[in-house]
Amino acid sequence: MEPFLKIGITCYPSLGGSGVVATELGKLLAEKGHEVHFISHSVPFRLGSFHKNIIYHEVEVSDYYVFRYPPYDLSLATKMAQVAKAQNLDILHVHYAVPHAVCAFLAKQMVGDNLKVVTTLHGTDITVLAQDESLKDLIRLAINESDAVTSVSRDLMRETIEVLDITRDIDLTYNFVDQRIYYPRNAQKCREDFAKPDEKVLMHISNFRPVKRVGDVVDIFSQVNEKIPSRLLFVGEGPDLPKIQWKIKEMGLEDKVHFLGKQDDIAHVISMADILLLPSEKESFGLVALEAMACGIPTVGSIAGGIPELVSHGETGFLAPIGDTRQMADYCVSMLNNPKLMKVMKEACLARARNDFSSGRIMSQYESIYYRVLNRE
Ligand code: GMT
Repeated sequence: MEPFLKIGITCYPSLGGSGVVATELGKLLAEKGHEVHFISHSVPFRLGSFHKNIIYHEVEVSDYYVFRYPPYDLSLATKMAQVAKAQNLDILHVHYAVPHAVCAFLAKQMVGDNLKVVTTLHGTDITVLAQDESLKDLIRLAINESDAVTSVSRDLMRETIEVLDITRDIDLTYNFVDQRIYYPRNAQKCREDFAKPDEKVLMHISNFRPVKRVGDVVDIFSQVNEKIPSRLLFVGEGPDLPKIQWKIKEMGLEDKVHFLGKQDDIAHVISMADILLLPSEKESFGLVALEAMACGIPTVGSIAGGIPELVSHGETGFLAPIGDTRQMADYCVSMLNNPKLMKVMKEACLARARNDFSSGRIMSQYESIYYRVLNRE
């Protein structure tokens, strides 16, 4: 049996799929027996209560008066190095290239080559930030200097290589869900609070940023609702929310659309839906589509980024070109009119989530990468 490791993890603790994946991975590794040290400015929101083998190290930022912007990145790099030395860390696993991979690079300079750095690329760190000339060279350096780099989809890997002219190996490690949390829940009672028995439920969950094309969600819904009485449930918060509320009012759909805000128990919430809508412009993976899949809910969305690697067209959902809301609405209507197809799709969703994206499978892939960079294969 391989020895247990001491692993430092840094992620954005308070938002996004990358923070969720990093935290859930840390919890699983700790459960298995590894010692996990989260290094960040606050406790990761998915960490929950006490966990054996997990220690949280808070980064404190100097607010000395000469600084116009407090230098979080430098304090994080220093804290990483301090924790690595004091705890004798084997690995620093950082999620999201900016600034975390850069900070890990600096920490390694302070600690020495015994500390191995694994960087996981999540999406907008490459698809948005690496296109920015003010960050591009720094991101390339951090990627090239990491001991291993992983990408959450093949498409993101392709884009990383293309945009940054990367020649080193990148490992493909898809995101995962914990099947003990994500499984079909009985949400009938909650569903009845929003939808009448003859109404269908479409759902969209996101951070309401422009890349999510939330306007398309409303357009898809309105076309579906013309043919099949339905409700649209929005979950989450973000900058495009006011615009969407205005659009819904203008289209006279207020009685049919409900805003649930941020929710903790996503598995329960998703289980209220018949279909998840994900018509994003960019999506390196689309964790929410996997969360839905694990609850037996198919996705209708766009052919963008890594979505087609996750949602298999015709089996666990349907995909159309970005912006083609008519096609997406047509797919929804034909699914909702065909209970037999919905049943087959539900089974396919459960099987695919279990077989291809289980937490055990993906955690083992990360462990193999850790042992490989430590030359302990
Ligand atoms: O930029 C975002 O949308 C947030 C970002 C994050 O840090 O959570 O999401 C990215 O990482 C997720 C986890 O790997 C992926 O599921 C999302 O598809 C990806 N977002 C984009 O590519 C837009």
